[in-house]
Amino acid sequence: MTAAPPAAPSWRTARRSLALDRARIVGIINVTPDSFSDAGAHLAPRDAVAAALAMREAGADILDVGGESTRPGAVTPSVTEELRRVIPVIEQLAADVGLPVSVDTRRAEVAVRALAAGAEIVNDVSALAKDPAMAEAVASAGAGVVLMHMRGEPDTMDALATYDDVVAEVALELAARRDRALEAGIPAEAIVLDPGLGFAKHPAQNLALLNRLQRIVALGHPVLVGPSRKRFLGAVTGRGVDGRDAATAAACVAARLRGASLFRVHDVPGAREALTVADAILGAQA
Ligand code: PMM
Repeated sequence: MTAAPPAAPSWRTARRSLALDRARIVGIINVTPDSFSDAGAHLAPRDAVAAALAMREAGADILDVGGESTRPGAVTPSVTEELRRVIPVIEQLAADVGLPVSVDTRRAEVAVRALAAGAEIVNDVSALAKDPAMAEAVASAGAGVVLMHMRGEPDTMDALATYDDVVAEVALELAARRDRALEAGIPAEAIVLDPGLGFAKHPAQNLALLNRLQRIVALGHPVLVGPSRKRFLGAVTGRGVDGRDAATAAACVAARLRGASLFRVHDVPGAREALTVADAILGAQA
């Protein structure tokens, strides 16, 4: 395997510079009634805080709070409903847990309110494309941003998974979104890129993106991957959504060896253990 080029050493958020000298784990706190794998698990702020404290204990580095499911067929909540779901949780996480908080949203209004409530990163699965006000919201707050690759909308994306060369095309499309972010005044050091596993990709295309992830890393930003419990892992292992944590950890390790820095997962203990081994291997000199 060719060695991946070195990733940027840190990620600038609204509140800190996060060193990326080792694999960083982003724990998923979905505050939605209909996410595909943990629907309704953390709806009340009190439950979300308990889950977040357990994730911190298990080695999470960032908490990602989302109030809109991007599963095909999911009902889009109103802005009011999305705010009602995420803001109280973000306030409590920022106050009680002490880890950087990211908000998983495509809406500028939700991002602005979340950043005011203590979030410091915006994780936008549309890579600033859905809401024309999002780039400015991120830039003016000095927030970190995750630009994830997808095509179309959750309801149309499966039909748009047509690529001649999935890795080259995802890299090209992500670079265009990155350029748009830079033009809007978001500094390069605040930008993390994500190939968008499972978004407008068939199982084999997700595997190809992981296998040739260096192409995305070569764009010059830290790379985040979100393989957690996704359908392509079920296609490989034959397991249902509740039995995919070992497969998730394996995908995280593969991505780490190809240069990814951040790993968005539901099962923090499993990913932490696997990535600790990956980092020990990457750091071994003897
Ligand atoms: N996947 C989901 C939601 N948000 N954000 C990023 N940056 N990357 C992802 O792969 C991603 C995401 C869908 O999974 P979930 O419903 O379990 O959160």
